[in-house]
Amino acid sequence: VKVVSTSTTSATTEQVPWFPRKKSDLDSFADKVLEMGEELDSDHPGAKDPVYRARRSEITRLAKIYRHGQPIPEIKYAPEEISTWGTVFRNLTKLFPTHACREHQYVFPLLVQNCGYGEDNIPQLETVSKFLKECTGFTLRPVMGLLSSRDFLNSLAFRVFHSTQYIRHHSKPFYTPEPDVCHELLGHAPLFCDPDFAEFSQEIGLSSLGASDSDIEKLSTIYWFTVEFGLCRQENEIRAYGAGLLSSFGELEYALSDKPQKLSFEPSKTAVQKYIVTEYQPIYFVAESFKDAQQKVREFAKTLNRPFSVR
Ligand code: NLE
Ligand code: FE2
Repeated sequence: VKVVSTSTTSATTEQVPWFPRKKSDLDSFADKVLEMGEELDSDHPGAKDPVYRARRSEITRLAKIYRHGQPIPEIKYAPEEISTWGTVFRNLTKLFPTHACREHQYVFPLLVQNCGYGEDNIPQLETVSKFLKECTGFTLRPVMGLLSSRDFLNSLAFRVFHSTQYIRHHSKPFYTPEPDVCHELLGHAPLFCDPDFAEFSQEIGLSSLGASDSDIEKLSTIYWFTVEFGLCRQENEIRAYGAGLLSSFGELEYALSDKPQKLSFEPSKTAVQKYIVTEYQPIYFVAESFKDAQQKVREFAKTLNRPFSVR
């Protein structure tokens, strides 16, 4: 990352929060995870299942010691895990033709052909990461759970996407409030193959480097309502491009129904919208296109408080 000063006074740079300058700097995030990360929240469906918990810590332990440049460790998924994946896969692939945006629909068959996507197989992050790298330069990096918004967004500036490797609890395949391997691979990975979407995501990441805490909150709200829960207009229809929708067959169907409210994506308004993280969203924002959304985020980023810009 190249830092370009845009301030006429040099005084402010001392207050700039630390930020990564190169990919290997992301190693310092590896053991910093939030509540639902290392230890499960008490109302999580897996919280009272000791077998599930043990399996999860086995997988997250590997993410904790992962370092930049290493191949992502292969996970041998158990039959029950593959069956949960299968349920999610079957239900989602039924909905994609009518609910997913065109970019997701274009890429999905390529992931089936090249990366082992199928109802009987949970693809390995390493395989998908290599494929993404060829498409847009994005790579995946294993993570134990939720990172802070700052760390998570900062990594997008390097086209690095932190991905969990464990799977949701089998009792609730249609929706989980936290990321899991279904969410990363079925929701996020396909969109990161799209050049415009990759650029849009990196734009948010670049804006987050060295941003103030309140600007990070705005950017992560924008991220939430776009990359995670975004809708877009395509040929007079509304479709989903947000990964949180594309990985939850419960919420995907709900999001396109007439139950939730749908507003136009407008960064200055979207950035201050309150949201809940544990239930279906009551409000979604609709973008005109990824390019348009990127342009708008870029304009919005100029209004943030930062005495420099980055390239
Ligand atoms: N609700 C999503 C799902 O069930 O796949 C995960 C969202 C993660 C932010
Ligand atoms: Fe996500």
